[in-house]
Amino acid sequence: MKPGERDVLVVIDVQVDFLPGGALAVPDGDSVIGPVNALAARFRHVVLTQDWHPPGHASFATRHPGKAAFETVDLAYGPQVLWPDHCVQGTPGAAFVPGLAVDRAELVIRKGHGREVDSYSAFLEADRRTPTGLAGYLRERGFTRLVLCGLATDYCVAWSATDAREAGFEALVVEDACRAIDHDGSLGQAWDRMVRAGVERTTSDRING
Ligand code: VGL
Ligand code: ZN
Repeated sequence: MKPGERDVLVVIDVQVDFLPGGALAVPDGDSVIGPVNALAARFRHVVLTQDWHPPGHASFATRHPGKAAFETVDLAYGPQVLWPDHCVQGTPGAAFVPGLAVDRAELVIRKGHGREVDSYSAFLEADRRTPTGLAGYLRERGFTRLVLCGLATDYCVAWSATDAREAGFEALVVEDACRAIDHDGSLGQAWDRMVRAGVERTTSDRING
């Protein structure tokens, strides 16, 4: 595919806390940097997302006495997996990874900024009602096809890709430019949901080649 005027690369959450050594390290997460940079160089349009939680966010296990990270609790909007404190607004862990070559990015969508509601998706918060504004932005700019990459495949990439379909966009996920948390079979389930939603599973060589 030759990325054109209606295509946009969406780089999901390539942040320090999601890399090895970070607060919520995605195994092998640093391996996405090279492929993401190679993709970013090919696209005329690039947007970024940034997980951006206030201290004491509802998705943090530390907010729920007696609960541990990776357990699930029921919140007002439904089940929520609990995480170690991560991507706290303004902290070094919330920064984009050094070496990520995305200076050309035209937009950064910050998500999960409400204290009581998470947002894996770049489009809709976990209450499944509150929009981030990304769909309107993309429509107004005339983009029709999204190519997604980043971290983590089974959470923020997957939710963003299926919501992109829901919002009427074409969506491709570049598998080698993503890495997963893969907790309790979450990666397999995420691919099933994505494929059912009409997300295309692709690789960098098919886009860069
Ligand atoms: C993510 C868990 C919690 C992600 C963000 O970027 O996939 N996962 N917050
Ligand atoms: Zn988060």
